[in-house]
Amino acid sequence: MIEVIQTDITTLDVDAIVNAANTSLLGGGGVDGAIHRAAGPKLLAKCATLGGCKTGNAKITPGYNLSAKHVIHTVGPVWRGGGRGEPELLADCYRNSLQLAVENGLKTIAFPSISTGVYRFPIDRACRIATTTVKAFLADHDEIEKVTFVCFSNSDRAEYESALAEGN
Ligand code: AR6
Repeated sequence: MIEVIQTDITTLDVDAIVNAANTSLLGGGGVDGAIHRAAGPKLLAKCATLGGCKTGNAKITPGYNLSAKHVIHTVGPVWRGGGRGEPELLADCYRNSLQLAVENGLKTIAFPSISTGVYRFPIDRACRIATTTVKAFLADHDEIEKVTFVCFSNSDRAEYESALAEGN
């Protein structure tokens, strides 16, 4: 099951929320800053032991003070025009995050709109990559019960809803 909601991802009570992090995993602005603020300082201390994360990869930590049990940290590509592997790297973020969820026995996972803030990936392309990649993964993995796309703005929510309705 896939749903689209408009809310602050840090409020969700799910097995894992995904963080749109950077390669240092040492925090930042946007959704990353919000997640670290809500999870508390133990999250940063844990992230500091992980040795960073390559673009497209994902790493898992506990959720600490969050309602979510875990945080899956992934690093989206910075948009540089689309010719430097950005679409494939963004798809890798969704696939690798879901794979980590399966490996850890998690059933409910919520994604922010990775790379579409500070990293400037165009929302119309990013949300179609997000929805097609998640749909393809779920077709092969019935262990995951629910994937939530969490949008921060009305316009992002409309983009995700139309991408899902198109069957993309
Ligand atoms: N809940 C849900 N979505 C949010 C929240 C929130 N609390 N806050 C922001 N968003 P961004 P990126 C949305 O910039 O483009 C950080 O500094 C936001 O509106 O957070 O992958 C990292 O450390 C946008 O739609 O992530 C990296 O350096 C989406 O989350 C860099 O930013 C992603 O925007 C990563 O950039």
